[in-house]
Amino acid sequence: MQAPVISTTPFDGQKPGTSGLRKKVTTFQQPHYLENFVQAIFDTQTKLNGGILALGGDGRFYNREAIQIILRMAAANGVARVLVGQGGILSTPAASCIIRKYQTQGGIILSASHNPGGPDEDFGIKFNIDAGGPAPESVTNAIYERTRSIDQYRIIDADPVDLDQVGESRLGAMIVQVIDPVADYAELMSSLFDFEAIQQLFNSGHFRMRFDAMHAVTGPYAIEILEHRLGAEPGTVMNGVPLEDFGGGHPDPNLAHAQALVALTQGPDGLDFGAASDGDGDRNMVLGRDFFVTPSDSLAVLAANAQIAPGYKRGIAGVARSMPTSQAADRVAEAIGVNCFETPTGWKFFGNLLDAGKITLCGEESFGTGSDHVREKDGLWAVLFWLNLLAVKRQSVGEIVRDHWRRFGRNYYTRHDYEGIDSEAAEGLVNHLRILLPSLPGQQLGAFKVAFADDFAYTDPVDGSVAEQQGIRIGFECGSRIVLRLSGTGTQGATLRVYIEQYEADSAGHDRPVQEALAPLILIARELAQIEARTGRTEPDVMT
Ligand code: VG1
Ligand code: CO
Repeated sequence: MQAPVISTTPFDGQKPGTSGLRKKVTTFQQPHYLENFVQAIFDTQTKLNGGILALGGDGRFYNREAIQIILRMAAANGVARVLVGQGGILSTPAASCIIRKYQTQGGIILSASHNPGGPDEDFGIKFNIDAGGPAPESVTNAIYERTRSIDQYRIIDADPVDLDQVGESRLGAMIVQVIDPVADYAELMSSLFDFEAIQQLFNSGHFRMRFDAMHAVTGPYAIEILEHRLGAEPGTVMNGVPLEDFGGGHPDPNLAHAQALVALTQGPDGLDFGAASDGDGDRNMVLGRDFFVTPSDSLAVLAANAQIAPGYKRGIAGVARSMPTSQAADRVAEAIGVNCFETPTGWKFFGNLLDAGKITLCGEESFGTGSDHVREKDGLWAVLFWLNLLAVKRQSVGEIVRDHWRRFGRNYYTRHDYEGIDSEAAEGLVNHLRILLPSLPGQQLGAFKVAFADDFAYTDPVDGSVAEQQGIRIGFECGSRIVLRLSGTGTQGATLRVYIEQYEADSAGHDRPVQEALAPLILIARELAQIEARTGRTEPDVMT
């Protein structure tokens, strides 16, 4: 076998967004498109030559084909060994676990996460560094720069590798090791949480739960851990078979897209606990009976109670949240005397803080929660943390969160998404706000007085790198906030995200419907940003 060099020309727009390069499947299927991006990884990440690469994806349409191409390119580019999940499957947190455990020089994860899958839907690819986390901007920028001048790639000629049998084979001079995608991850989870206590909870006969894998990657993980190891009754995991098109749904665990699960938790016969995860297994939604836990509150509750879980019994070093995430975790950090960091959107910004031991827990409002156990957000980890909490506290989900609000106050929170809007209109809206920013501080908007207004910039406290223009922040004197930014994960037009937060200290005011409590701020945001005039939209597509 030899490694032919194939001539190619650059494609426009191979710039990774919030989490990797995401495009329509049909874009990735163009000759040389995937190959160019993968060669740019090998050209810039030179440690992979002679090193080990982890490889897997969320099982969506085009996953297997892409894996075969990447394997043949890895062999041509001198990779010594590839650890690939059986069937081409690795959840995002499991891939991070594998990279760390086997000290690989990095990993390639194939996923468009919560975006729909199928021949006309989305595909994605991202590179994770040897610490296990998403590549920082210095690396993604280098990869992108390389794609702009690429003129050749290397790929060997070979038959497809059998991805379905665990074991080793050779591809040219490279070893392909097909691994059980679940085992290492399940072992890590059992080292962090009190599996005995959770088992007793399941055996008590007083606890009913469902986990909705949304026909995405977490099915096999959840069935092994919840049903086989923890003894939850068979059928606890719904939609547990991964499908290439996720059964036609949006594998996005939120109130809009996991409606069947939400319905099961409602009413007097509602489940005690409902949970769901997304396409690649890094997001989570947590529900109690008639109770939705916002991801921002979930991070705060876990931070306040971390010591109940064996893996965190020594306490936490600090917490971090993405800028649009509510400030609920800040209050916990203050109360327990640890630092709270505010980072731009995207998990890559937590990596340095975790590596430096500055934080133990971190989270995003977009249903992402995680810790220093891996370098990705981790859906099942969050669900197990909640189960551990429920098993120890013997309270309902709603009681735990209400107790939390009584102690720390409640941060009412919502996010409104306006999807598929015209890209130019979206840019215009953000530019309009940027021009408005300097005039806002001191202004009275309805009942709210503006304390600060800026376009969020972040200086990494570990390596000093700077990320600018990370979202418009308008902060009010009472602590309320309006945040606006454009999504960096979409594949069509632009998505405007509007985040609204308002703090309520008094427990007499903790039971209001969220959209009603936030209505005045929502109106201020719409007017300030001229949403209707600039986008033609009167209502958001999704509210979470
Ligand atoms: C969204 C979320 C962000 C998250 C990212 C990747 O990005 O807002 O918090 O880190 O998705 O999550 P954006 O740029 O569309 O707002 V995942 O589970 O899609 O990898
Ligand atoms: Co995801």
